[in-house]
Amino acid sequence: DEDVDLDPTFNNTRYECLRPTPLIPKYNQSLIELLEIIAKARDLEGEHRNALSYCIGSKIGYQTKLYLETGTIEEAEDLRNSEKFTILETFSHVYGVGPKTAQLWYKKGYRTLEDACKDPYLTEAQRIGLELFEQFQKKISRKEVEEIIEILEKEIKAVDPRCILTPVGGYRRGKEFSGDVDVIVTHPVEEAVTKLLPRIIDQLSQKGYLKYKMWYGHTVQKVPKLPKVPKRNLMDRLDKCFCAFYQPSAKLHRQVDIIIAPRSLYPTAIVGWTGSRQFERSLKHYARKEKNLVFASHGLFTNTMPRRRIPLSTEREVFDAIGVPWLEPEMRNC
Ligand code: TTP
Ligand code: MN
Ligand code: MN
Ligand code: MN
Repeated sequence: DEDVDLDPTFNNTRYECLRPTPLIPKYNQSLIELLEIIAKARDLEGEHRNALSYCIGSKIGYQTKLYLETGTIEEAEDLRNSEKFTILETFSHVYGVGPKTAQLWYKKGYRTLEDACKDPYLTEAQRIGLELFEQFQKKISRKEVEEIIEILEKEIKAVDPRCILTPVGGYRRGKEFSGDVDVIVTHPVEEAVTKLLPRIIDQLSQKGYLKYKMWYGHTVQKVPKLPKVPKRNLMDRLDKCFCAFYQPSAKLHRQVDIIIAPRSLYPTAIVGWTGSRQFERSLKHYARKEKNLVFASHGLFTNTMPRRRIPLSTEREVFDAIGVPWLEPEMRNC
């Protein structure tokens, strides 16, 4: 029988964090493109679960069959040619805009980014996102990510020479081109990061690198408490600044996410910000459902009373504590 001798987690397709997912899929790239259009449309329509299931679920079989028989998928082709879909997709590419705002703008009658610029209810992030739309659309090569990290190293070490920078996000997963630069800053002395972020921001601003702050958060409490575990929101309790960073060599503003982690939270911060988003989602699910643990970038917590944060000192220890086999960052491209 099936249940005899089988590790319950073995080959369990419910948890993508249990198996390696390399960056380049071996499957038909144009088929994947068409499926992604359908998934994107589902997401823009607010059918989030459906969007995910398109990439991993059973419907893929039917769509694949259609593709193999006809060389295309009509639903995707229709979407590609649909004016509404194209507009919603453009809106959702604006920094600070998700499916909800994209839909709202469409309902208000906006059809272009110029229309949206006149909206009286823009958030600060959306205003910057619209202003720098063209620049933010430009992808960042690995070489350019490295150049930006080098500038950040120099300036952040001018603030405190013992700071340690770790590039995370898609770059760490091996992506050839990134949408932004994500970097974790830590320090060997636990308390040294307490007032670090404002000093880093000052330094980068004075040197002309930091032009806009889309989001800037400074956590008050020293020891993070148990996270509220928001539904879809990935926000954690680490100090961070999402900013527009001017890269002189490219003459472009780049999205740069700077996240500050005290030494004790560095391992979970690294895991939480390396991604992919789908990997994070899966890891959180696994921790909660299978181990009764709550994983966040600011710590791994027991879910039973009394709640406590599990002490961890390396990235591998995070995997061990959750009970997920180690995966290199390049294998977390779910
Ligand atoms: P992103 O920078 O949004 O995505 P990415 O680096 O994988 O791809 P690209 O930038 O090239 O588009 O997110 C990186 C990781 O950070 C991702 O695993 C999710 C995590 N994250 C949070 O935990 N909280 C947040 O608020 C955000 C924006 C991201
Ligand atoms: Mn968006
Ligand atoms: Mn990124
Ligand atoms: Mn980012």
